[in-house]
Amino acid sequence: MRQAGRYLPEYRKVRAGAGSFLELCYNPAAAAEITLQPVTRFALDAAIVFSDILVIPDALGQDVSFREGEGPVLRPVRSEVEIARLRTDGLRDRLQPVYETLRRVRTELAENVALIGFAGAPWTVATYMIEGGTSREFAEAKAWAFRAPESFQHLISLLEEAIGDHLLAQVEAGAEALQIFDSWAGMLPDVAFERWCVEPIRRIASRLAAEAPAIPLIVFPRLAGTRYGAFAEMHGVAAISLDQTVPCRWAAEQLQPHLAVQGNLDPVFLLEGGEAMQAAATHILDALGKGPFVFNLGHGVMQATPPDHVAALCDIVSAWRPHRA
Ligand code: 1CP
Repeated sequence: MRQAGRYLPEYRKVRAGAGSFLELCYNPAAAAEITLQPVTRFALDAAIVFSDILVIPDALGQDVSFREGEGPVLRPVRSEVEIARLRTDGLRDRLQPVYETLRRVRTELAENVALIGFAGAPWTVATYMIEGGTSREFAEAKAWAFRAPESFQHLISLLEEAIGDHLLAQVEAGAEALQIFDSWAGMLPDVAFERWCVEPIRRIASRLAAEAPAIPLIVFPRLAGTRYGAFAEMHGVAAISLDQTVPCRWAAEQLQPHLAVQGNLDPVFLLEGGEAMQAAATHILDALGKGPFVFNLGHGVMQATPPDHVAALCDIVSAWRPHRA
């Protein structure tokens, strides 16, 4: 989840002096500083590198920009011809600044704080590339996948390779765990979920298991509901990240016997703080804290979140102890 970002005044300060959002992502000194900001301020066990899932389409040569208050804007890719124009060679060279950020962070991070690298999943990255930004209905991306699955597969296959390369390069640069964000997995209907969410992630996970076997992989198929189960026994997947709609008791019974789970406080509890947050966090800890578990949010920190609430949540989590039977 996003740890840095606009809720932190020290982030806003670096952001204000750095030009565009993508320039910030490709500025290793600034990106390393932002990555370290939350771990400097709070007692966190891990840092996630400051970057974005949309560096992949940018490195593939698609026009990508981030507009203030509007989010990402991309020149849409909607045909085989436009897929053929994407530049797949030299991707690692264009993403060197991200790897340089990881190298810098690793040298400055305390040894007991893990450094997480990440990428978007093929389906989620494809939705931004096809829709040209964020979406509510995902009609363009879904219509292409349903109407012409063979040509849609070309884009997905190209992304699988680019994302796999990018994740492995992050490991070489010092990432000690990896997370794949499939933020829009839940938008796929049943008949399409296996092909466009599960299978691409399975192929990336098995490549990572072969080429970087010591690095745990966390998968986040957001809003996938009971379909989270598809990842429980997947080769090469060490942990699953739960959005806030997943019932903790279901996850404890169905997922946790197979792999570690991460999650899943609703970010609005963190925004609100106080007793409501304490009760919600304790509910999650009581349900999942006895098995392999990483406490996290169900999605990113909201912009208006008071930093004091994050500090209070860290205290709640570290003070928690399992009840004796
Ligand atoms: O200053 C700003 O306005 C920047 C806001 C911001 C930040 C801090 C964006 C724009 N990206 C990021 C960084 C980011 N994004 C990280 C780094 C970790 C950190 O900051 O602590 C990570 C892991 C992401 C991942 C990401 N980017 C996802 C997957 C997770 C999720 O939120 O579901 C997605 C979908 C994006 C795309 C993106 N980046 C930014 C925006 C506004 C969007 C679009 C979101 C949407 O479609 O609603």
